[in-house]
Amino acid sequence: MTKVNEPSETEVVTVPGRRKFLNTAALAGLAGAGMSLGVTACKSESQSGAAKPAAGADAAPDYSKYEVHPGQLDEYYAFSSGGHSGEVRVYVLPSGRLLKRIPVFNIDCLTGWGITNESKQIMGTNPDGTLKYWTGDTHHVHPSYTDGTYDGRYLFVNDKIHGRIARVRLDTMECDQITELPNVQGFHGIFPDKRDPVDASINSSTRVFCGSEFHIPQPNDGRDLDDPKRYFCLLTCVDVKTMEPRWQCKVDGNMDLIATSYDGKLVCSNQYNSEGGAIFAEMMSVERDACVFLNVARIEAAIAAGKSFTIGDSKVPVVDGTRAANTDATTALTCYVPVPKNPHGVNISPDGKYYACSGKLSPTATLIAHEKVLHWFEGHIKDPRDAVVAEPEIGLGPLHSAFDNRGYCYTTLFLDSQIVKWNIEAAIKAFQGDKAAQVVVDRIDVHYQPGHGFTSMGETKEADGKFFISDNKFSKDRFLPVGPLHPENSQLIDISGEKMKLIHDTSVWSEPHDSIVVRRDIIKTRQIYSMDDFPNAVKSPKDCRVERNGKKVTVYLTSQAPAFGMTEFKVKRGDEVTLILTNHDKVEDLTHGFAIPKHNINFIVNPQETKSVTFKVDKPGVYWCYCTHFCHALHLEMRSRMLVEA
Ligand code: K7E
Ligand code: CUA
Ligand code: CA
Repeated sequence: MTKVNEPSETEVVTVPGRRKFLNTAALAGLAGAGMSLGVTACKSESQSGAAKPAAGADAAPDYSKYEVHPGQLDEYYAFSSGGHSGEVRVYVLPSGRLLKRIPVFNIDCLTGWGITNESKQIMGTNPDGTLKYWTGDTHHVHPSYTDGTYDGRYLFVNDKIHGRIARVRLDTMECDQITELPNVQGFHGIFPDKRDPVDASINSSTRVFCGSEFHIPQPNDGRDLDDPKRYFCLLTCVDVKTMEPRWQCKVDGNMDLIATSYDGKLVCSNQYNSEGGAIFAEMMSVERDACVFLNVARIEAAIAAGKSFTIGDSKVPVVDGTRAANTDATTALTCYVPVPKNPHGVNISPDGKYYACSGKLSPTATLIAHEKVLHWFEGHIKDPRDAVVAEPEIGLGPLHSAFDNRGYCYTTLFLDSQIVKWNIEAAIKAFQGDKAAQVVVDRIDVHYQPGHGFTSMGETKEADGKFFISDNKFSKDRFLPVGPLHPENSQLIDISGEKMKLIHDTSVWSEPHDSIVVRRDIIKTRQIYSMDDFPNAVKSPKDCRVERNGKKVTVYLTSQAPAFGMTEFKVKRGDEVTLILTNHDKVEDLTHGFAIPKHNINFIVNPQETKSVTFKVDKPGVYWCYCTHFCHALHLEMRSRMLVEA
């Protein structure tokens, strides 16, 4: 693989012409040894001296300008996926402080997620009460919208492994629903609608669109095992309120990322495997893949008219969105816009006009006009490719794009380890033949190999053009070493001026794929629960007791600093114990924990919250149940005894 030169001032404005499409040999290298070589080369280069200065900076920025001093609060929340940790993370900007990890698809013994009965019910259990899945892979978090901007109600996140969608309440920043999508594997891209296209009175997200990346036999019951040509993928529309799938659409190819239009009319997904290949060489065999657009109103009309089928045990109606079934544009449910080979990432500009689809294996971004796709659906333009209005060469390995409010797009270049800033209108002019159009206006080095990049409020019509985050896949020499696994590097870039300025490195634990930067005034959290939210609450310390029903025992318990409602409780060997704990403290942040040695019980109860656990007691003896969460000067004394009789 050719080594990429340090960008010079001339390269800032002219993309080297030699960077054409990567040839097949280079592509093979990219997917295997070549990519790791590229990474290694980068490392030795950076080890030979100090960390590279930011190419786009004229002088070192005044970092103090961005400092958040002790006692000050940050300007933005960033909600970040946690990758194969299965969680969602909340950090804040510009400081980069990590405030919270929200367990979603994973087990977390601080909060008791996956341990308490309530969380297990959300995660899903087998008939015997054990968790159905306790692994997850979160890639994309997106909050709910009202009229094109965040409404602070929910956020949605995917689980790529098991094909599940989770909803997180933003007032408590806790997961409250998880749904497994039928007939889906590799659920990757996710995006809520930005306004409801059918019922204008609701005027907010009522749907979340979920793309599946892995094509499978349908249903996946043992048929067509080794016949990948018969496998296919489904895009699923999930209802925000019920979290049930409303419908699914069969598409050609594999879906990667999802973007939704601001008018609620279209959903699109970039596809890197239109070949339907099962190995990577097959997935790179054609020169062009596609960005598929779904016409939401037409699909919902087709469903209403009963033009649907079902797959296997699923009752969810499915429509046929394949090319073969949608040759007449004026009735088509889908439109496949050809884009250069193996694109990654698709994002819509805050003015709602353009989708930027990144080239990945092509050094280009493809700009698709929303209006032109609508024109295709009306039969006004014949070739879907005519919806492409620009295809600027921007650098090697473009993955994801983000926007400011001044007409610029910022694309991550994985192979170049850079962010490139380019002008949308100039790119359109250049595509029309204007040789003087200045498309690329700035580049900045990031450290190293960026994946997603995102701007403050950039996925909304309120994009403010202040900050860009580059979530880099490799940090190498940027932090003190912590063993073989390095943290990732989330870099904060000031994009408010002409030149991008790198202003902060934040280490992040593997592995954020995507984040969303939300203005702090949008998020309104509650600090205390209401006891009435919990039907099983133990409403008074006087209600503390042990109730027996055969071998099933229920322990009713309260907590109030620095004591539990019972100093001891008795059960018998062989019992199945359900313990319900209500925290009676009303003071903000006065959380208690509850742990039982040798029984895998560990969870917290926040002020006025109730949680329960169910477990077997098999060994007679004394078990000190203790508070795990520092709550009071007498926190260590906050204990109770579980006495298990022989
Ligand atoms: Cu990592 Cu959005 Cu899953 Cu690109 S995806 S980097
Ligand atoms: Cu209660 Cu610590
Ligand atoms: Ca391909």
